[in-house]
Formats: sequence, structure tokens, C-alpha cells
Amino acid sequence: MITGATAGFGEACARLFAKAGWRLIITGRRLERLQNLQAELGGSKQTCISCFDISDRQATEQAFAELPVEFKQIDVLVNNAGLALGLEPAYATDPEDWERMVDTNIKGLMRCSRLVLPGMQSRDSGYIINIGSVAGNWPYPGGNVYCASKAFVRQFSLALRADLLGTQIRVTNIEPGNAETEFSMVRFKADEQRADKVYENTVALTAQDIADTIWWLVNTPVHMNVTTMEIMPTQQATGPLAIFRG
Ligand code: NDP
Ligand code: 8X3
Repeated sequence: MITGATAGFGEACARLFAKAGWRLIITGRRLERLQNLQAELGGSKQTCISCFDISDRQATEQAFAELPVEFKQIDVLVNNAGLALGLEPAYATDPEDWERMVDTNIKGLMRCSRLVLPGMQSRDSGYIINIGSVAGNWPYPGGNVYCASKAFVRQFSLALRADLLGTQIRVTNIEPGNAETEFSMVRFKADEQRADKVYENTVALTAQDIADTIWWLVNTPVHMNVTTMEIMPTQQATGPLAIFRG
């Protein structure tokens, strides 16, 4: 299952796994995109559409309950659906944006994990790959709740591993840096000029880079668990701590 397969990392990942013959459940809110992707990836036998809003608990639980029987056993969950909204300082943000980031990046990811874990536990196998972010490690101005939501993903991933010690179930938190997808168009609410600036005069990561990483991870031997993986473009690095001099 790849959550958020209608764009960016999730879509690239779906293409890569389908090419290798994997059966997939692709999720997202945009049904038409899911339908087009399903058609491209070999139709409904190979690819199952599950269209729901991951921030809605009831819709998420219902979507899992309604999976066709041949897709019910989820071996790998790529917890990818997520978003940033806004880049304003905390005192100037739209409180609704904060709610949506928490409901999507934290609660959505947490619920999908909870829904697949019992099956993985009973089969003593499975892999949960969470898409965190460098933002979970390196706070930046305007990152506020987005950064905090990705810090949750990091800590949740580590704590899951603690719970799963003694099982064959693996958990990895991938923490990408600047990557060119629809992410910035979403963050800046379709302000194309502002979104383009994020990728201007630099070489960002691509969705394919992250898909290739996920592919590598699922093909590592079962005795090996990569806990966290922070991946930045070569043209990105952490900055020094800031000092204000009035
Ligand atoms: P995109 O905007 O290109 O893709 C985001 C995906 O998430 C879409 O398929 C979207 O589907 C889905 N999604 C968002 N909200 C919901 C929702 N409420 N319910 C269901 N699906 C939802 O962004 P990316 O591919 O870049 O982002 C993927 C993940 O990677 C996110 O978690 C993001 O935080 C993280 N990330 C991104 C980085 C970047 O620089 N691009 C860097 C580090 C991490 P739909 O709109 O159809 O619902
Ligand atoms: C996305 C990367 O640096 O825009 O998670 O927060 S960043």
C-alpha cells in the first residue's frame, strides 16, 4: 500500500513497484488520478484503488475494511501521504493549516500504521516505510507545525521498532530534503511563482530518487533494518544556528 500515490514520491514509487510486478494499493483523494495510474499500471488485477481522505478517521477505517480480499494482506506500507501548508511565523499562520497538517501527517500516518500492524504481527512479517523529513530534525523559520509533525514521524518510527523487537517486522523513517514535486504548490496554495522559487538555481532531489531508495530498502535482507535515512540534495546542507543582533 502506497498512501498518497496521486503525485510526487508516491506516484513514482507506484510506477517502480508495478514495473517489478508488485500488486499495489494506491491511495489519495483525487480519484481521476488514481484511475489513470491504475490503467497505466496494468488495471485492477494488479493495482487496487483506495480513494479516501487520510485525515478522516472514519473514511480511513472504512477504506481498509473495504479492501478486496485479494488485497487485504498488506506486506509493505509506504506511509507517504502528507503535506506542508504555509511558511508563516507561528503567530501569523492560519490555525486551520495547523489542524490539517496534524490530521494528515500525524494522525493519518498513525492510523494507517495501526490498521496494518495486527496483520503483520500475526504473519510475523511486514515493512512500514514512513516518509518523514529533514524538517523533523532541522527546524527552520515558518516550519513550525510541519517540522513538529515530521519529528512525530521520526519518534513514532523509532518507538514502533522498540515495540516490534523480536518480530520480523521492519520500520524505516526516510527523511528527504528539498525534492521537486507538487509539495511546494500545495504549501503555497497554488502560488506557482513562489513554488518555483524553491527549486530555482539548485538541483533538488526527484521523486524517482526517493522511489529508488524505497525500492532498495524493501530489497534489503530481512535480518537488516535501516532505522532512519536522511537524504539531501548535494546542493543542500544545514545552516548555522541563528543569532539575532538588534
Ligand atoms: P506531493 O504533493 O507531490 O504528493 C503528496 C501526496 O499526498 C499526494 O498523492 C496527495 O494525494 C497525498 N495526500 C495529501 N493529503 C492527503 C489526504 N488528506 N488524504 C489522502 N492523501 C493525501 O508531495 P510529495 O510527494 O513531495 O510528498 C510526499 C511526502 O513526502 C509527504 O509526507 C511530504 O511531507 C514528504 N516530504 C516531501 C519533501 C519534498 O521536498 N517534496 C521532502 C521531505 C518529505 P491527494 O492530493 O490526491 O489526496
Ligand atoms: C520537505 C522538506 O525542507 O521543505 O519536508 O521542509 S522542507
